[in-house]
Amino acid sequence: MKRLNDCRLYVITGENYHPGRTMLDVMEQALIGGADIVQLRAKDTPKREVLAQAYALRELTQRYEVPFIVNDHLDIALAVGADGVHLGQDDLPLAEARRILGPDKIIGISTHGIKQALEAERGGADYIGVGPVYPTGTKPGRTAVTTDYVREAAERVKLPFVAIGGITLDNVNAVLDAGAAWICAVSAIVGSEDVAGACRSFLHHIRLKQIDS
Ligand code: TZP
Ligand code: MG
Repeated sequence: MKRLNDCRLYVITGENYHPGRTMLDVMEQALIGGADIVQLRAKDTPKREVLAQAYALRELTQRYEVPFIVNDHLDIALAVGADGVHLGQDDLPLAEARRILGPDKIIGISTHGIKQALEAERGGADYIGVGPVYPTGTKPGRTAVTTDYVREAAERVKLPFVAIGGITLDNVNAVLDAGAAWICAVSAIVGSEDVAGACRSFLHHIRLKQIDS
């Protein structure tokens, strides 16, 4: 199931949920709001707990028929039957991940510049992440790549790419204007009081841009 060209709103699990809400409730609200691809990213969680979360999200995303991606953990992705993995520049190399996962699983690669993007494309990634577009507390200490890199990716990368990092309803239009067809947000969605509403608002901006272009 590699339907990445149709994806518009990628929602990643976060750590800053509103008090009293579970990860699963929040992600279900995101799916109700129209998230069309979901990633489990749990950097500070013990692996067995990540596994349990992955089983739960696998079941949830299957019900909503959206792709489910696991950050970092190939073994967990395989164990729960996820659709793919997302890897950073310091994770397992793409070629090794592909060898382990086979041709049908989705592999996404984080990139911070055009050289990394073209390398991921040549290496057989299915999509790339472009970011962080803006500074973000979700991934502190990273230099923002700005919309300049989004523009360059839109011009030079043939793979589907998703813009990520510090994207909010206030700046999403600038990211879309730079050529992103696909937006990822963590805090602006999972940290919102109205998660489904935040997703609908992002999708509204994305659709308006599509009609425009
Ligand atoms: N990779 C690049 S920026 C980022 C990741 C996982 C975090 C995005 O989170 P937010 O809260 O949407 O800025
Ligand atoms: Mg990683």
